[in-house]
Amino acid sequence: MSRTSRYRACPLCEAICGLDLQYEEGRLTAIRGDEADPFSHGHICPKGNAILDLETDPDRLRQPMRRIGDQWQAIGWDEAFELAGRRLAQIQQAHGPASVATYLGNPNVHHFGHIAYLPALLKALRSPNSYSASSVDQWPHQLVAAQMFGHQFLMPIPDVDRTDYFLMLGANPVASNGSLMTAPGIAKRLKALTARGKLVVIDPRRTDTAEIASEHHFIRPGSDAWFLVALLQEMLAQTAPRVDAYGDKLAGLDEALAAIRAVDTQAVEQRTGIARADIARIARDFLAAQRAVAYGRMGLSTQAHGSLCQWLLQLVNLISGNLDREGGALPNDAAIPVTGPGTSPGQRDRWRSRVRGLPEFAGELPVAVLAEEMLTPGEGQVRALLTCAGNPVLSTPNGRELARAIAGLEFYVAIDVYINETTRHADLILPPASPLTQHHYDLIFNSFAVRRVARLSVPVREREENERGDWEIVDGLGTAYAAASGKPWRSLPPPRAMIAAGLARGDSGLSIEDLENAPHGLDLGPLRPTLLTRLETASGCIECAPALFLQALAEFGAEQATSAQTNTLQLIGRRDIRSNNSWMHNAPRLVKGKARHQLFIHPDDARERRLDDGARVRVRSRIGEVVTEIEVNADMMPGVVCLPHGFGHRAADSRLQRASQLAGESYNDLSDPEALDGPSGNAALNGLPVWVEALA
Ligand SMILES: Nc1nc2c(c(=O)[nH]1)N[C@H]1C(S)=C(S)[C@@H](COP(=O)(O)OP(=O)(O)OC[C@H]3O[C@@H](n4cnc5c(=O)[nH]c(N)nc54)[C@H](O)[C@@H]3O)O[C@H]1N2
Ligand SMILES: Nc1nc2c(c(=O)[nH]1)N[C@H]1C(S)=C(S)[C@@H](COP(=O)(O)OP(=O)(O)OC[C@H]3O[C@@H](n4cnc5c(=O)[nH]c(N)nc54)[C@H](O)[C@@H]3O)O[C@H]1N2
Ligand code: SF4
Ligand SMILES: [Mo]
Repeated sequence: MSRTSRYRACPLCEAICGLDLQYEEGRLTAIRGDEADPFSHGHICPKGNAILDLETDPDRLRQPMRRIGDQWQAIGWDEAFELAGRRLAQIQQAHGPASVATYLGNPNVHHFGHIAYLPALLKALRSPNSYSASSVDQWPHQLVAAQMFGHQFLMPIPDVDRTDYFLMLGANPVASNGSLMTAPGIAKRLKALTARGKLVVIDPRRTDTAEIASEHHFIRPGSDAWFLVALLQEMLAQTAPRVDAYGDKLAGLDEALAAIRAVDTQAVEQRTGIARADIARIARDFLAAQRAVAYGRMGLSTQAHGSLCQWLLQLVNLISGNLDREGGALPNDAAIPVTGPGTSPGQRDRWRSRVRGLPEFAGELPVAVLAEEMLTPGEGQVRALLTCAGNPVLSTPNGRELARAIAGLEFYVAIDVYINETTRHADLILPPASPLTQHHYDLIFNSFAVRRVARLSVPVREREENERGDWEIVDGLGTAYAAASGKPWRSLPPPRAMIAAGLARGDSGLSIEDLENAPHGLDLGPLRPTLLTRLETASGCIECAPALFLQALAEFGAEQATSAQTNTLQLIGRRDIRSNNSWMHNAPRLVKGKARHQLFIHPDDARERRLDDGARVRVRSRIGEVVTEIEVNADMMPGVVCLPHGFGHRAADSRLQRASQLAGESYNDLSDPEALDGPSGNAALNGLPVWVEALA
């Protein structure tokens, strides 16, 4: 029997593990971690294996589908492109460019054929109603990088392999595999860290990461800015800012520190649940460590003070002398640059949303306004939608309302591989061929990796004659839209040529042939300090005190410590090693075994409500309610309950045979589109007030 190994980067999460795909007689039969990958060293998680399920999933679409009423019909590619191009152009001609909205979901970042080609299509559409999953995720990180360093992607990455003290807030990399910190096999890296130094986790739940940490502190959801201000105050009481290395490249430091000193943090323990003495000790340990780094992820950005938190974190790294320093936080100078000439630095407020008047960031509006832009009549109302690799009905605030809004549109075209909760409303679905048939290079994740690495993934099999690659679909749509609208359209070359051109823009000296000759990927060494020479602010300095954040801090400092509304609990999210946002619940390998959808609740909170483990409860927020089961769980902070997102695949809502059998409700049927991080407009999904009561 002929057995061959073919190698590729895993397209399912930010860890970008090297995979060893084993083919027998031309059939994919097994997937292993690629032992020869110099970055992932053979690491693989259950999702990597589940690619086997994705490849053979009978529900996966393989040709364009048109919906007539509730019937789906397969149609040809040319007809599909023509229909989509014509309808989008017609609607814009009748109602203006804003009448077509776009939403790009998470998997776009994992496919070169999406991320490198979609910008041209968005540019042709010229709609202010451009949305993505970024505004339910990492906008605060991008905004802070843009404001302080001059570019949204000039993002300092925690140097996990060389740090001695890692202060981690609102992240659970042992389950998520790391985020804005591409680090395959992160659990191993963190265990190595705790053997030589300390990992301190701040999280309202004792997570899988907290389990392996040196120290874990519960924190009240949404109160991290209090913790960080107090931490900075303690640091400043213990040492003068260690900023000599930044020379004359610092602007506004005194102003920022004065504003931070002025905040009254006497009530910090009451607000956060963490004792002042513990904060003082964390400050001391952080400063005493040879190399230290503070890092915060989803729990820190998708909350009411996301931007403030991310700014304060940068200042912790800065004044302790750990910004742009080995073992601290430093940006990756990747082989294909995502900063510098020809890239988008992350401007803000060039236009505003029509209904609520929220500012644009990086060319997009916050997705929390998408439903109201569809439902509110008037000039500029959204009447048509294009989604690519997104499931906003399950992923964005008040998903039920958004579903209602999408159902009422004049036209909706989705580039997607499934008929799910969102795409079931589409008039037309254009499914790309398997990513395994396409060239790929991780534009973004190589730039957020904890080492300098580069890897080209080449097709491991040919796409079928009647399939289209992701980039071919974007090109087909662009061509048809241009023909119908009379706008110009220039087709881009295939991915291999685009990747080669990207490499030529960088200064790594690598060519596409070098990458082709290294099927397991290349390790180019550890992170190195480049931030100071790459600053793109107008002043050429690190801007320590952007007006946006000073203002947010002043408003925040004036906030009264409110006692919680009667009987409410605070809802937070969670990820499981077997989940991938909303879209992999159809993979048998990932859904077998115990249920994972339950609402976690602390024993005291359960007792108070007379709830036994497994009880069915009604969970109610300002905007909606769901009915689900609880798991009484002592790993929760009292007063906090926890529900994973991405569930709620009702049979009637999708054509996903397996997922629709799965118990569990959608977190985002509860989340509130009014709850936002002020400066960025990012959704504050975590820390949501909810009522939990027994189902009568
Ligand atoms: N309450 C709550 N909500 C959250 C979060 C949370 O923690 N809590 N997390 C947020 C975060 S961080 C994110 S990133 C978002 C994700 O939000 P989304 O990106 O909107 O949702 P996904 O679940 O990633 O859906 C991916 C979609 O892409 C399709 N797809 C999969 N592979 C491909 C492909 O190769 N090509 C194409 N064209 N389509 C494909 C899937 O069928 C699915 O429709 O959710 C956010 N929502
Ligand atoms: N298995 C799996 N892996 C994934 C994904 C997935 O769905 N499943 N999604 C991928 C995506 S798109 C992303 S963006 C990343 C996210 O990567 P992470 O941010 O590492 O993942 P989360 O599990 O959302 O971790 C957020 C943590 O914040 C905590 N938290 C909630 N509210 C607060 C708060 O107010 N303060 C503090 N300090 N903590 C809080 C939660 O308890 C949780 O442990 O994961 C990626 N990897
Ligand atoms: S950790 Fe992420 S990249 Fe690695 S195998 Fe799992 S899903 Fe794929
Ligand atoms: Mo995300």
